[in-house]
Amino acid sequence: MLFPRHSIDEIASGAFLLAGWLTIDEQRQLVDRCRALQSAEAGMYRPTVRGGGKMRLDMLCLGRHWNALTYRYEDTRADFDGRPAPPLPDDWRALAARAAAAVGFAIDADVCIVNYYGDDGRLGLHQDKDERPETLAAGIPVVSVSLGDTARFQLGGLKRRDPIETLGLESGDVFVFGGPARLRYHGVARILPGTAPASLALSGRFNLTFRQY
Ligand code: MD6
Ligand code: FE
Repeated sequence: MLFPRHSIDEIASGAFLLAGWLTIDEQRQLVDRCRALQSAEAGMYRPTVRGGGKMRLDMLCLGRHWNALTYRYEDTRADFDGRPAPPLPDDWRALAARAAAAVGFAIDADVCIVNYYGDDGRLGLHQDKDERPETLAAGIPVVSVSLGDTARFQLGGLKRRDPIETLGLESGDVFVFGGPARLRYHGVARILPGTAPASLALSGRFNLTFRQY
């Protein structure tokens, strides 16, 4: 078995990049699970946001559904097909807790938002602030797992107009976003097609963000 040479970098206070944190075997297993979820009965969909535009990614929420029209969490997919959100697997919850613990945070994740980005996928600058006020006040992190093609990830400040730093999130990287960083603006400027590890045989990028509602 190959051990990844991971490194941990605190990009900003409370924002940690765990580069190369997942082995290629772990990545492959996660990608296989994502592919299965993609084509399951309550599978991925392209969310419509307020104003009627479509997001530039496919989404699937596990554990609890995030409604792209209301920006609220709910049990069923009211903005799409009314189906219940599929459950969050226990081993995924454990993975999020392990990554958070590696940088001194604790998370009891009950939601995972799975995003799939194709070659022209992107995600505008936003804050993740729809979880419970207690979760946000405590700075309980979001744990983000990147699989497949590299993303140009933008990390801003607490105000939309604050300066933005860009970093590459590669397959197997984990980004933990908590404490004073929890409400920083961030987004995905673009995907770099063809940069996924060959053995994943994946075109595009999956991103898993674990949250404690
Ligand atoms: C993405 N990630 O990497 C989108 N949110 O595709 C996020 O929006 C995100 O990476 C909160 C914390 C970490 C993240
Ligand atoms: Fe986010």
